[in-house]
Amino acid sequence: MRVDIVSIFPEYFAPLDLSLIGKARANGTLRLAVHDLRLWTHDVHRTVDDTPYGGGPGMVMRPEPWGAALDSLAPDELSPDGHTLPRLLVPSPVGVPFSQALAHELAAESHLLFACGRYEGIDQRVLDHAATRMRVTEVSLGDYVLFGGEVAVLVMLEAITRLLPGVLGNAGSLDEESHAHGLLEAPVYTKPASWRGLEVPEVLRSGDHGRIARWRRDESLLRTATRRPDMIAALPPESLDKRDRAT
Ligand code: 6GU
Repeated sequence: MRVDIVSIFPEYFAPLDLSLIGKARANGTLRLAVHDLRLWTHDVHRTVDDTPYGGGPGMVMRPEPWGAALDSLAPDELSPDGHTLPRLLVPSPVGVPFSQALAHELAAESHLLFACGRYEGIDQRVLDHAATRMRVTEVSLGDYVLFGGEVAVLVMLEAITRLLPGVLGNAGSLDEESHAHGLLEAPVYTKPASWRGLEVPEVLRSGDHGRIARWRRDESLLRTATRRPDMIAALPPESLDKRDRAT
């Protein structure tokens, strides 16, 4: 997968050299490039913002540098390798909620382009113009406000990269994790069996795989019902079986 990121703070993305994302970059699974928006400014002050029309607090990102950046990174002309236009993602508190389902959808794309806004946001015409020639999605991490899109891109890129083929050693861990089936995962334990007077639940040491699966399912349902009743309400009724209803 190819990923381009445009930001006025490219230094935010230094951690993308580390750990499993760094490894995915090193082995070519993830072809990532970070671009400084100010490359596409032409005045001596390399201005990227201005005061909002209509008044109000803060500054708005001017459209010209963004227009030039998107023209450069998403050219209309087909390249010799027959590339398609990237999917443009704009982190913003007014976006659609990011989710594991959206992470899966984005992991199936061949080229993502993240446009990180700062201040009060990017001039709306940048998104409207981009939408005339490529798919544009404003995405929010949740109901709170960040200074800008940079940290949100780190979060989204981590969720997406770990879904790319070959990135996780054990693909089974994708199938069993929280949110894979609309439920939170059960608690996990490792050695020692007894620690500071606290015991690992007996069932997990029983070797009885049927009982273990039943216990994990019960704990998963209990956790989800307590912490995320919204997720229980959203479950398709057929995903609960008779033995679930009994608990
Ligand atoms: Cl994706 N961006 C910004 N700037 N603020 C946010 C957000 C994103 N998600 C929640 N708050």
